[in-house]
Amino acid sequence: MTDYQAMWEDLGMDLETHDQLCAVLPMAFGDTYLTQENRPEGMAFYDFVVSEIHGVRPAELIELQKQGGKVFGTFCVFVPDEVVVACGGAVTGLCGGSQFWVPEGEKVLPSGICPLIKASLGAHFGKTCPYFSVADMYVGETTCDGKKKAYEILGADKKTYVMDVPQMKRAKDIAAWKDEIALFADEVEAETGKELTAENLAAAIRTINEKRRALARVFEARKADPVPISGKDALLMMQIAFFDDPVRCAEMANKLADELEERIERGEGVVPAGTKRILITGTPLAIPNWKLHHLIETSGAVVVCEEMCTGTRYFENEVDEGADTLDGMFQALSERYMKNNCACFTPNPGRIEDVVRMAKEYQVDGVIDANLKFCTLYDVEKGSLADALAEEGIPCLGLETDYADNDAEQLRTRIGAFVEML
Ligand code: BJ8
Repeated sequence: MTDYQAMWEDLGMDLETHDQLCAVLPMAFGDTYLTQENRPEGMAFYDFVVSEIHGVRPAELIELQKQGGKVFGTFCVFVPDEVVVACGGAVTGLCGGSQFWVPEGEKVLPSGICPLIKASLGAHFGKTCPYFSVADMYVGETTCDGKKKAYEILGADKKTYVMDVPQMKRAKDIAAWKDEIALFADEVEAETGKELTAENLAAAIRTINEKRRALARVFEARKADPVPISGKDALLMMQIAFFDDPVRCAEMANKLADELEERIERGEGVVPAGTKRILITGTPLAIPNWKLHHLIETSGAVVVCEEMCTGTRYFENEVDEGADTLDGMFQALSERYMKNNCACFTPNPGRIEDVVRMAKEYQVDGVIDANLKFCTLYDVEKGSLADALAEEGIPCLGLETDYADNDAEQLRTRIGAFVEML
């Protein structure tokens, strides 16, 4: 394994605390992932990325910076990667998915806020995540109240640009998001020193669409019974997609999809046909948050779909490639991104329709609606989602959890009972 100590030191990281994190991650990964049987060979790439998670990709980003490129750290799937990629920049996801970062986050935030936000700020202020350290700037967004206010705290310490996400989906909101994308483009041009043109934006739109199509192919394969890949492995692919170079991401996902399609042809699955199939919906599962998938998949069921931002919301809906002016492309980008059914919108019937549709497409036996503690947006939608699923005769289990492990046994009991009755 390459030694990245000097790189981390150059990034100004807290090496001692970071070492503690590096000591626990491989153990967690080994117990959760490497104990699985009959994994697709294509997962070797993702296992390698995890084994060097704080090394190999940050090193590439530093190389890009040496060549004059800029790195934009983002927290939400609303930020249009296309604009950054068009200007020769790289986007890296920054959402924190580990309890390790939470106490540090609680030093600057109230404890009654969602763990994703606390972990993200904890990773920044504790200087224990190279992705935060390497980013030239952060890009936030006005989705939920917690994130909105957290960006003020982050912004006092590092350049943070905030995009104003509309809270409704009327025509005027789509027009407003288009204007926001145009303003963001000005910011990206200023930061990168590169002009955004119809040519480079069109090329970037094609690149990101290809990535979406590749990820979608893997999900398509999960509709088969027996399912050719575990939910844990598919989740890992998605989590890594937020960090990786988009071209390589598409290449590796396509390779994995090829293998899964061959498995389907042979009738080969990771679990026997007829294993209870679960769709999980709710708040995102940022790396290394594998807790629920692990509990479900060690309770006799298999996760076949995630209706969440670390799932279908990340790749569904392509950007229309028909426009040939910047203005037309901003419109196409706005239309695509505004199709995301995040619970920050009111009303938000699209998410419920999506869950019902996907429950059928992926032939699921039950839905688990998983909510991170203190996320009001998704918590409030629980009721209407449960009602809609009940009407369709689809069993649903609502869960609330955070990153700590102390509720694992209680969750296991509830999940086990749910799977049993399916
Ligand atoms: S588009 S889901 S990535 S906002 S879990 S921080 S909402 S309190 S993450 Fe999200 Fe964008 Fe929406 Fe997707 Fe707030 Fe809720 Fe925490 Fe959340």
